[in-house]
Amino acid sequence: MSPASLDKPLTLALSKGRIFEETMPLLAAAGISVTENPETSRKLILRTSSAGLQLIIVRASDVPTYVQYGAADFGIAGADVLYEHAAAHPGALYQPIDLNIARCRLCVAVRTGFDYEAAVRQGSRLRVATKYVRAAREHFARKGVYVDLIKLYGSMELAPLVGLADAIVDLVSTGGTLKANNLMEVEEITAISSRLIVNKASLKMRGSGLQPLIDAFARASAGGT
Ligand code: PRT
Ligand code: MG
Repeated sequence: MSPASLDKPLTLALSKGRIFEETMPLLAAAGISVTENPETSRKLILRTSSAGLQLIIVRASDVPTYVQYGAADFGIAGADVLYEHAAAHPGALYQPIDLNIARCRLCVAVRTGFDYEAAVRQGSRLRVATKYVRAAREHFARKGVYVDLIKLYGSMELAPLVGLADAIVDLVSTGGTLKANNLMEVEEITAISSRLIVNKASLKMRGSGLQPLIDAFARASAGGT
């Protein structure tokens, strides 16, 4: 038995759904497969084909927390989640690679028919519901628009429909959800993709195990072999 196999496995934190699914090809490029499916299994710790790597399945917005505190050595999280996390914990995470997965855009959207441009021109104070408070605050500050931000944890699309807010700041990929709820995109704030994040102490202490995986992810996400 090699000394490395006596170590506890490296732990990669992922959220289920699109990030898990889009990470599987990156792991495959590193020669690693995962047999259990988090959608059907209730397990939160998943073994992989490598004794040196296990996965933990957590909420998307919790991935940076697990990695920051070293409960996971590394993880994958959207730029949206990382930006909000960094508001309270600047520089806490090493973020070596944009993996270019789970791509979408952060947008301002309003009810169809609401004249957003006129409201902005007239200097109206807007009520904006969002999960992305930091990104929203900074966006409207740059535009010089006064906003009252209302923090929500999900289903932002509902807020303008029931009079909770004039606008929302939310992620959009196909636009289908906005359309189904009679909303329209009026501004793109930024493009979003997911990044690899690494615990700084793990990189120092377990670099020999981590670096080959980081390199394989970098090659795979750059479209290489
Ligand atoms: O669902 P949960 O509350 O647990 O957390 P989460 O929504 O943060 O997790 P998840 O798995 O849905 O998203 C993980 C990451 O995927 C996000 O942090 C983003 O970086 C990225 N991503 C990519 C998206 C989308 N595309 C996306 N379309 N995250 C969310 N959406 C949602 C969006 O909020 C909206 O409700 O999908 C809806 C819009 O989709 P379209 O295709 O109808 O436009
Ligand atoms: Mg979601």
